[in-house]
Amino acid sequence: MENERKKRVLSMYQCTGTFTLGNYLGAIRNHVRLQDDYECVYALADLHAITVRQDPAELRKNTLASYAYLLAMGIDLEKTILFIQSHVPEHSQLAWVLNCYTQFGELSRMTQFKDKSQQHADNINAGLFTYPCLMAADILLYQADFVPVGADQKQHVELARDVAERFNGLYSPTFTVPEPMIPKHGARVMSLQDPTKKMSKSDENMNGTILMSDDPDAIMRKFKRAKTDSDSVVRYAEGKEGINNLMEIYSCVTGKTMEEIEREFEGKGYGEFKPAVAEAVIDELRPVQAEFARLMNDKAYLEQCFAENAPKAQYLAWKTLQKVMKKIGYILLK
Ligand code: AQP
Repeated sequence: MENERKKRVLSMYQCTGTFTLGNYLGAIRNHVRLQDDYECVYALADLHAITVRQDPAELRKNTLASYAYLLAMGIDLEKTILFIQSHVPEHSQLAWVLNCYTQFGELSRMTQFKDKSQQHADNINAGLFTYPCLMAADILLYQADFVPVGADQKQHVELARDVAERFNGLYSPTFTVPEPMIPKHGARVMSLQDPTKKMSKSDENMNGTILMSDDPDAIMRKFKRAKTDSDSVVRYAEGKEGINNLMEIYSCVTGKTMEEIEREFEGKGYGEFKPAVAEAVIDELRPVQAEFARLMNDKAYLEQCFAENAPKAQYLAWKTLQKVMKKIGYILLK
């Protein structure tokens, strides 16, 4: 008897060549765990990258580095397809189709468009406006059941759902209607300099952000300088956002509960706690950084991975696109 198909998860990553500790603990480490229970399709969103101006050499280098980081963080090509979006032309093709099934008003309401058009006021291009259609295409091409998202990206999955339902209703069931998947584990990691803001790679103050590429000295320095409070007691409590954030990070990395952490640092001040968090993070990142360095020295292997994974993704995408084109009334080549 044929095994029941595992549910499919789709996740795309920016190809900025770097990830933060927030990306890792809040998202990617969970995506690594999902590989055991789901059929995972993961990709680097290089088509999305050009909604803002990119330097060609940097984009190439960063895409390669992002791929290597994802492998180093635990994406396993024995279980998962990991590909580069521009290697699968079906994304652009379905995005055009979905442009024509998405309303101007729906796109106007996307908060990310409003934010990004303020940030890049000199380049408010059409791609910035319609990129949710490309994102819907990314998801719907793979008939994804689940899309792991942070709270800020839920709106995009909502749009993909609306467009899928609209298309299915106009023709007949074509797309799986995806569900947003909010991670069970995984913290929202906040900036070390302003614990009311999420840790972000585009923060002006990089002292608040731990990058996966930071060396042990930089990690130690950033944690030692982390904004805390004057209370000096390691305790998880309201009003102690800085300490709460450090405790969350420590808990995520060591697996210890908040109570265990409070006990471990009882009678010890922040002067001992902050370096302990830094040490734990340094230990967590060390093997990832070593594997990243190894992979970056083996470009031929990475290129082989791109070449093997693109056709696997394309096969799935092509099947969906054929269905879509047939339903719309396009003449398919025999
Ligand atoms: N600080 C965070 N804590 C927990 N999860 C986070 N994610 C991002 N920052 C945190 C999650 O990481 C996944 C991949 O995110 P992305 O590459 O789309 O980046 P982002 O959400 O736009 O945030 P970044 O990394 O800081 O980039 P910029 O600076 O461009 O905003 C997502 O699941 C996200 O929720």
